[in-house]
Amino acid sequence: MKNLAQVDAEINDLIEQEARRQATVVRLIASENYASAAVMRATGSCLTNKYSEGYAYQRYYQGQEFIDRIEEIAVNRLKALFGAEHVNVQPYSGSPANQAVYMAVLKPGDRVMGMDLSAGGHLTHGAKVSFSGKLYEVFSYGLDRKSGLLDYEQIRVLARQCRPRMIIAGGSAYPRTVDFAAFRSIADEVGAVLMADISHFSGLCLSGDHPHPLPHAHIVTTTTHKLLRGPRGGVIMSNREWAGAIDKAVFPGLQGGPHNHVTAAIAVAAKEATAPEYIEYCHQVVKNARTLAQGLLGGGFNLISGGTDTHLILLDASSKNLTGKKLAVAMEKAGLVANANKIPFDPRPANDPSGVRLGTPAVTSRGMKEPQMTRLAEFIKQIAEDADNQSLLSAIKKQVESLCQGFPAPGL
Ligand code: DSN
Repeated sequence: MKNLAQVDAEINDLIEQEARRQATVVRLIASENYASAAVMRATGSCLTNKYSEGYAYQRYYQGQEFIDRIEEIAVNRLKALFGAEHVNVQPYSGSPANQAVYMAVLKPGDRVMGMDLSAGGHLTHGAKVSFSGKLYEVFSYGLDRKSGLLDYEQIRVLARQCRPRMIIAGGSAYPRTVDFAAFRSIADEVGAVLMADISHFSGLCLSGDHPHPLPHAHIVTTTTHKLLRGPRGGVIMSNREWAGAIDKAVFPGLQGGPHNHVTAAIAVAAKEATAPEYIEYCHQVVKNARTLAQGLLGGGFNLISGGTDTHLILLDASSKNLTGKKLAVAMEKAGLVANANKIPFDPRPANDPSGVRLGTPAVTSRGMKEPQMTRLAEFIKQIAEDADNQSLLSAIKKQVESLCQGFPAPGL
């Protein structure tokens, strides 16, 4: 950081403060993680200087001898990792990846089914405020009110009624397993294309902690910076049938030059994900989430669906007479960082919803295990039961800092 400190002390200082924050708080945002130093080195490299419109060995600009090889390696590693016939590593992140799939499969006005935002779906799965809800006719499916689980028979009935061109499986705040085989059977019955968005739990599909979307889904999207611990990016995987349409939708359909520094870092992350330690890490992420969920249940919290199968927990803060925002703000004062989140059938608005979403990817990357999860659940209970007690929040923050010292954050 020496050069940066000389050129721009203000930004350098803010980056250093953010690094200290990431080291000294417990990060429980389910979509966040710690990228390795190797991933960050590739991201901050000279590859950011190069334009490369097109795909490897078919570019519109000269000077691609190294970039072509980097993109080829990234694509081949991801193909091997996920067993995909075709991979596009150029989407700038998850939302552009999903947008490219819409562009490849649908015409504006076509019918799409996706999980409702408040049930745990992503903005790009048909939310009214997103391009997906504005340009397409969306039929959202929700969860069973009693169990908090996906109800595949209800989804089938909706699909028979609306006959969508595409069905999206997966979400951003659903704590349970997604049954891709069941989705495929529904898609086949109505002649729909099945897209799986595994951004949140892609690593768990590699470790076997969650079913793999292939070969059930025709098209799979994922971000690369969540459980995969790569740079901020997006990837689209598909069978050969969709390869051409997807590549055209990404470039020139939606994007210009790919972010080559990110492509290189994706290749590094894909290599890191082949290590046995990565698979162990993914298993531990799930064990940690289960232990955290047990601790929270024992502490009197209501969890959506009663627990978790994955890295993610959605708690209903109203079980402690709080809003999600109030709890998330109090938690942050105590050094535990999560996000307020809508819960299924939430009577409250998105900017002050009833839930808090928690996830274990980042804490597990620090090496925390079950005993630490039990402690975190106890902290969250104490915070929720006395959320306005500033001296309690400060006292917990000190304990959190000391806990963090024992588990150094990787990559920083
Ligand atoms: N913002 C991400 C998340 O937190 O789940 C999804 O895009």
